[in-house]
Amino acid sequence: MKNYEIAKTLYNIALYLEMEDEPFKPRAYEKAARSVEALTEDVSDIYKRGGTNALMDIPGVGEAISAKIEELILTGKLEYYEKLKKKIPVDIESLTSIEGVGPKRVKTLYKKLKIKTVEDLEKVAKAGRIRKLEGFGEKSEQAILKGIEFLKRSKGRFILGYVLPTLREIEERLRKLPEVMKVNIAGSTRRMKETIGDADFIVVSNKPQKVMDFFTSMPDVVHVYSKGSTKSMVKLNNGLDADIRVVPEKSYGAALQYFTGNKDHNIALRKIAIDKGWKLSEYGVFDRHDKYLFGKDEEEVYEKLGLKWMPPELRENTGEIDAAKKNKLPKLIEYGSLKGDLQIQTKWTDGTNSIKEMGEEAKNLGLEYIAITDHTKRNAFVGGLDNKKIRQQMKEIEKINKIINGVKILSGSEVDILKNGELDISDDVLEDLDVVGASIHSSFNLPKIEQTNRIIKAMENENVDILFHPTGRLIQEREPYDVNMEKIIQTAKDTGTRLEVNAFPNRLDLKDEHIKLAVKAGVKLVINSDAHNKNHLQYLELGIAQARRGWAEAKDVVNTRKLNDFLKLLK
Ligand code: DGT
Ligand code: CA
Ligand code: CA
Ligand code: ZN
Repeated sequence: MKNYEIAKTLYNIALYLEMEDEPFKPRAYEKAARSVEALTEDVSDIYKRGGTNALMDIPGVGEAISAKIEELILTGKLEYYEKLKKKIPVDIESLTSIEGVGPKRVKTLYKKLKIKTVEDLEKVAKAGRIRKLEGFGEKSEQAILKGIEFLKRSKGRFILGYVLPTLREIEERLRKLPEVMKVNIAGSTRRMKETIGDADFIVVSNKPQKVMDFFTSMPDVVHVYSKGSTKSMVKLNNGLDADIRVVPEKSYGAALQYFTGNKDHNIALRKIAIDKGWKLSEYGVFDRHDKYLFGKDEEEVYEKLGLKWMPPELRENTGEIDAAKKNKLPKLIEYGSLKGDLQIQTKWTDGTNSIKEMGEEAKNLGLEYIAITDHTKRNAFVGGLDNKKIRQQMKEIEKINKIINGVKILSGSEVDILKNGELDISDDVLEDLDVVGASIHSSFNLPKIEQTNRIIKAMENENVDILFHPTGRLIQEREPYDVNMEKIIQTAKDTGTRLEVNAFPNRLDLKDEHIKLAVKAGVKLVINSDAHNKNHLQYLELGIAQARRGWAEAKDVVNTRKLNDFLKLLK
């Protein structure tokens, strides 16, 4: 059993227990699930190595939970979990993924209206039966319907950050085949979109049949839709569909260009070719007598069409073709160019690792500095820090900085913006921190003007350096809050507050179009991982991708600066 399957079971148990009003157990299961998710080693390997004793070395895993994990590993099932499911046989995972529906509401909905699935819920909500339930009302009924709509719209797409490691693994496997000369991921994955519909692999090989055999019989393939001589389509065990195409070497550049897309970008390119009297397809560029002209490499395809080659992240037909014609493409911020990470949670609140562990991992990844930004007291459910605890943590950080080399740990906070725009930590404490990020974790549904003014008020506090996850959206889970982004950007400009590009796979907040606006306005950005364990620091790459899709350059992103230059920027 894979780590993520074990973690998922533990998460679901937490939901069921919460439904049962259990006071402490849900948090314990959640914590264990988070730890399992954060592991780099397979839980079954840990178990093989040292049995339940080794399992108990996983943070948050005690005797009871280790026995459950053991049962899962040995039998693939868990009696305890099956019993919970029997007691309340509902699709708890899907139901709680609807905004505004938590475990307690799932229980009420099941007990009063026999609701087991999202479909059941939609039916009764449309029939106006939810509003009559105690504790619901018309407003929640509307919110539930909106949440269901949102869920439906995002179905079938996958969050890039969660599937990218698997796709890269497949790419590497293909690369190692002796029959494969070239391989690349194309499509939305190559463009580093937030979510992808399916994966597209392009391969050059002189033995295409061998490649087809290999691809369709990989261990992660659960279904083969089609298997041809140069093209196949499969479903992977993570639910994602994947295409592969083998093309001749002389078509590789054209094929890579074509299958990278996006479609609108391709159409615009094809027009340029037609104007030159040529034909552009996935096989190459041809003259009017269908004679092959070129197509072996992608750069050549662009250049012969009179365009500078451009990074895939720009290819959305949103101005990049014009810019390429005029040689005015942005010099996008490079992968690996960040020197610091300014949003990191630790064990002090809802993170899994210690301050020191986060510092060491950051150093391993080549970062020069990180800021520890644990949550604050309004977020009591994660043990948010109050004034006193923040001061304690500052002292602790000072100590750690004395014993750790090669990375500087800055003191910081993810201070909560209250409903009225005030912060839940006092100014004298904020003043003494190195880095202060402010963000919203409540009252997501305020009217636009109120929400905008609330955020503006927080940005006007001169201790606030960064607005964290500016719109609060969670991809496939929660809509952004209703804010006037032009005003937020203007305020960022006026107050010198930086806007975060949060790199967490299901946040990616700001999104590309807002990054573009911010960059244009001359507002500075910060790319942060929002890490809750040390593996999450890797997500910085996704934040860079997001910034690149928003046409951001290194100069627009303050944490591309070296420590000393960065410190000079801070008030
Ligand atoms: P996805 O899979 O929905 O996340 O997005 P893509 O961009 O990966 O789209 P996909 O997999 O349907 O197709 C891969 C690329 O192939 C797409 O980005 C552009 C190209 N392509 C697909 N269909 C067409 C088409 O009808 N016309 C043109 N010009 N290009 C197309
Ligand atoms: Ca695709
Ligand atoms: Ca495709
Ligand atoms: Zn957190």
